[in-house]
Amino acid sequence: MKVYKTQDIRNVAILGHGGCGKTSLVEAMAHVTGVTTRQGRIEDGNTISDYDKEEIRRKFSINTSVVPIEWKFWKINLLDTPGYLDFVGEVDEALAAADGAIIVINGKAGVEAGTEKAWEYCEKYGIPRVFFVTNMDDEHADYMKVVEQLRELYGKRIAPFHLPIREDHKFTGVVNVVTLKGRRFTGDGKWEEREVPDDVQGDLEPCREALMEAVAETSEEYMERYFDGGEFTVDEIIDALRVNVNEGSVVPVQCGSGTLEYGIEGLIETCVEFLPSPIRDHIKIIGKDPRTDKEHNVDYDSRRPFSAYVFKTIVDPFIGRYSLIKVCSGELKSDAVIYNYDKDTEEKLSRIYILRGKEAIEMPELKAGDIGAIAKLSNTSTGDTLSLKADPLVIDKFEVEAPYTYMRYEAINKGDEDKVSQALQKMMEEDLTLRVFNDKENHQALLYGMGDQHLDVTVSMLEAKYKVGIKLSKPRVPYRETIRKKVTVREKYKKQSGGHGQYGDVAMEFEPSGDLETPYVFAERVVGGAVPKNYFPAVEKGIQDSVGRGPMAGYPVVGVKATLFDGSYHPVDSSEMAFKTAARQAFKNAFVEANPVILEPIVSLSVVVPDGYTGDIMGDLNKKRGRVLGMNPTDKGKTEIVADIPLSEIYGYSTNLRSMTGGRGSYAYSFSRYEQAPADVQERVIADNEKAEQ
Ligand SMILES: Nc1nc2c(ncn2[C@@H]2O[C@H](COP(=O)(O)OP(=O)(O)OP(=O)(O)O)[C@@H](O)[C@H]2O)c(=O)[nH]1
Ligand SMILES: [Mg+2]
Repeated sequence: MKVYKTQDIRNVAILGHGGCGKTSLVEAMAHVTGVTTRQGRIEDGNTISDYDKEEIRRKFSINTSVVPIEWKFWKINLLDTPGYLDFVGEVDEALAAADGAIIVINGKAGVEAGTEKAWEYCEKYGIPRVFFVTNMDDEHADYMKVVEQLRELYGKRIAPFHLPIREDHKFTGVVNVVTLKGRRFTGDGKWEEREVPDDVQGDLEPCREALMEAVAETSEEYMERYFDGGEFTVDEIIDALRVNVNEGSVVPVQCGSGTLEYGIEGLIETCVEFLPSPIRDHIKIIGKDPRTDKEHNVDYDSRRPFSAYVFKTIVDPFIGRYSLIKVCSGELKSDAVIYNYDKDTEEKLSRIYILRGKEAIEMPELKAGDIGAIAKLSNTSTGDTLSLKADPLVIDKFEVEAPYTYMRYEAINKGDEDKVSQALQKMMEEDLTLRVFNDKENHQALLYGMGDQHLDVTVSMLEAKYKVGIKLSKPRVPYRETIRKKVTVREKYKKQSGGHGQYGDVAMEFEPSGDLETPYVFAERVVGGAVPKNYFPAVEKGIQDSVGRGPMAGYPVVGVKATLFDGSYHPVDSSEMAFKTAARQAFKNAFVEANPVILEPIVSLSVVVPDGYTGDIMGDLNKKRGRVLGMNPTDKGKTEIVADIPLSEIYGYSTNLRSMTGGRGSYAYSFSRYEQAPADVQERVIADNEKAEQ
């Protein structure tokens, strides 16, 4: 592939609801521009983007894939993202490299939760966008209805650039609102010009009028001309609308079919004509020289020294390790020596690539703004900046949403633990929304992801790629045990069997320490050497050993103060061992007397949903023993509900929230404190533990 100049590159993320037709669209764009000789199909598992075995098996995208296509003078790097919410981390990665976006909508399903999410993402990152209504070959697809839905949500900015032509109820072509020309699709992505049919006129006029108004608003001269009844040339219209689209004040809507390759070239034209090259006026990309803390506008300036941003890492035992980069300034040559300031490593390259799906294509160089890949940078991770040692640069890392769905995991085969943890380590390098946590206190390893499907896919990938099996199970809630009352106990441990005996005798007080953060505090006020000083550590060790597993249900004990105040010893038989055992028994006996309780973790939860759902969410939180503390309106018609809720109650909340809001809600929580669990919960926890021990 030839080396493209910055101005001739478009980096376009393909966004939209799960299953709306993104990958099929990308496949069509690749086929129409000659990347492939045969169009791949999801059903046949042979698309360029969905090359991963799991994607083929499940028939949906899991990873963001880069598919560069060339058309006339331009190269478009398409970033095909997964639509399912569980893989949203991949969308963040794609948007870290994109300068524009195509939001795909299924013409039959209309605007869905994923469409709105995609829009919110573009707003968040300031990315100019176009809508593509696909699936128009379906007889139930309704383009104008989709346009209406979009207008209702986003107002006047929504501007159809194309209108569909139907003949005999079949979608056969489009009318271009900008050029006022018609196209008839003839198959294989081709088309021929045709006249504008009469039945489109009704929709065409208001759409054209709205576009002309938008054009007029771009300058005073145009405004005057518009009011004087003057016309604009096609070039004038395109130039004016380009500014609008880049600002986001005009969002084009077009239509077609991915599988039939209808409307594909029109979409490619729109990408190159209206979506920006990496050099965008209103978005600056700032890098910092870490030596001086001085900030620079790197802005894809080819005259500046080389810098690049790692937006994604692929770690795959079959494909290898690739760091996907976007060159932010200068240019990258295949023999460059690059420097990673974050990791303080310098590496001499021998090859650079561009990736197309899983295929790596070697390149001699990459210009600023282009997307490429470097193999085997073992010290470099997603979010790092690459630069030159003489001109180090650091660009802020992008953030991904934190995962809140978690399960306990275990290696299926004992002895595979190391293999599992190494494999997970590799998967976490690829996937920033996957995390593991070793919960030592509760003897469990936890796997965190964005939802159940994410965890399920992770299990399959471990098996397919790393040949290790893990089993997921419901995590143990980190309950704790404590006491509420002060008690005194005396415990004598005495054994006289043959030779050397055992003798340890302690009198101890146990009471709440008031500090639920610490397991125990130990004190002594022994008088007259009733227990010799050298046995105090053994007594404390006895307590320390006991707090790991509480007497009620085996959960860690917190908040106990243990005071040794009396006892006795035997000059020959006493030993550290004996005092330790006595202290352990004292602890156990005292605990059950001291009004023991089970504490449960409470988290502060924040749920953000469109206003219409707040009632349902609050009702559900009440059922889950949540205490709603506040409701804060956020911008754009959403409300944040803040509540305290027991951690045990929000197990599975991601699925719950999705079904209540159709995927329009989001949530986050953080640990707040421990509170005494209600009696029925305590009983259940104790019963569960007894069952588990049987
Ligand atoms: N009839 C028709 N079917 C389509 C069209 N586009 C996609 N499909 C079908 O819709 C299904 C989903 O298509 P994909 O391309 O995988 O959708 P996606 O948006 O990439 O899905 P995710 O990656 O999972 O979000 C597949 O069965 C496609 O064959 C279209 O234009 N017309
Ligand atoms: Mg897909």
